[in-house]
Amino acid sequence: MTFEYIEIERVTKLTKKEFIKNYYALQKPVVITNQIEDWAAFAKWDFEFLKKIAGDKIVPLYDNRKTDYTKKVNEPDLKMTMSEYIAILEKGPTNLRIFSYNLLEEVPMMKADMKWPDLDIYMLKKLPLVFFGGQDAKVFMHYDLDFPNLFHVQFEGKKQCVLVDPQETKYMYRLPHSWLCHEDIDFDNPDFERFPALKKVKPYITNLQHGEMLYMPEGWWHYMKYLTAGFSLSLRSLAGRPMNLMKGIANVAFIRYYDNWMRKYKGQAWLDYKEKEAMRRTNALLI
Ligand SMILES: O=C(O)CCC(=O)C(=O)O
Ligand SMILES: [Fe+2]
Repeated sequence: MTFEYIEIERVTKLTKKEFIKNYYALQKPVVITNQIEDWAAFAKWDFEFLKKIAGDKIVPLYDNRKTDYTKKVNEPDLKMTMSEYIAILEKGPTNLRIFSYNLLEEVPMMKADMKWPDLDIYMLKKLPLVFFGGQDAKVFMHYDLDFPNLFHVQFEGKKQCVLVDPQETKYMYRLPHSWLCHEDIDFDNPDFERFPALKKVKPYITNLQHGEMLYMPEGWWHYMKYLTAGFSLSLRSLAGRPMNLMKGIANVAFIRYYDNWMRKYKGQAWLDYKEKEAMRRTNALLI
């Protein structure tokens, strides 16, 4: 048994009015297929280009290991140069990923190749983040801690994106003090006996390819699977809903530091407690 998926709607270029009325106001995800055809990056950004322009940059990398209490929230597992990393990606399947890296700050020339979407919402222009992965790499299910409206643009490669509506968060076995699910859940092959509340979840799905932009509304969960090696650029705007904005500020300013502190002082017992609590709280809804 697996999930019953809903295909994410696909549209060609959107006007501001259409975007606000049909997607932003309803907080509904959508793939915009040709929003970036007029960016220089559309034809230019690929692995060859990045090797030339950013090959010597030291990049933070993550693999798929479970959370380790000796590490801080989002602390990388290893580091190497961009050229070395791209050589690994080109060799074959690998779990190694770049997650949330501000490459354009390191290589400001790249900023001239992109445009900020003109969609009538306030974009956080200091935070254009890049994400890379090898074929078969999976990005753990999460939502972004600052509750942004996200515009995720695919460059090299193809990626499967699975999204879950925040209205279903209560069934997602969310770990307390975090924006992650219980880490034993395999979203490709969910164990509905061990995690029965997941039966109530209806994820959205799409495959993203070169030049396509996925709009992810505030607090939407996402699980990504790299079908081929590739990379993307995520542009974010501030949360528009006051409750989300407040939760985002609390996560950025307090919760992640509290979680780091508890990892340091309680060690593995803190991570075990979070998993147990996620099971208890979520399964309690089913009684
Ligand atoms: O595609 C990825 O590697 C992860 C993307 C993501 O989590 C994001 O854009 O917030
Ligand atoms: Fe994310």
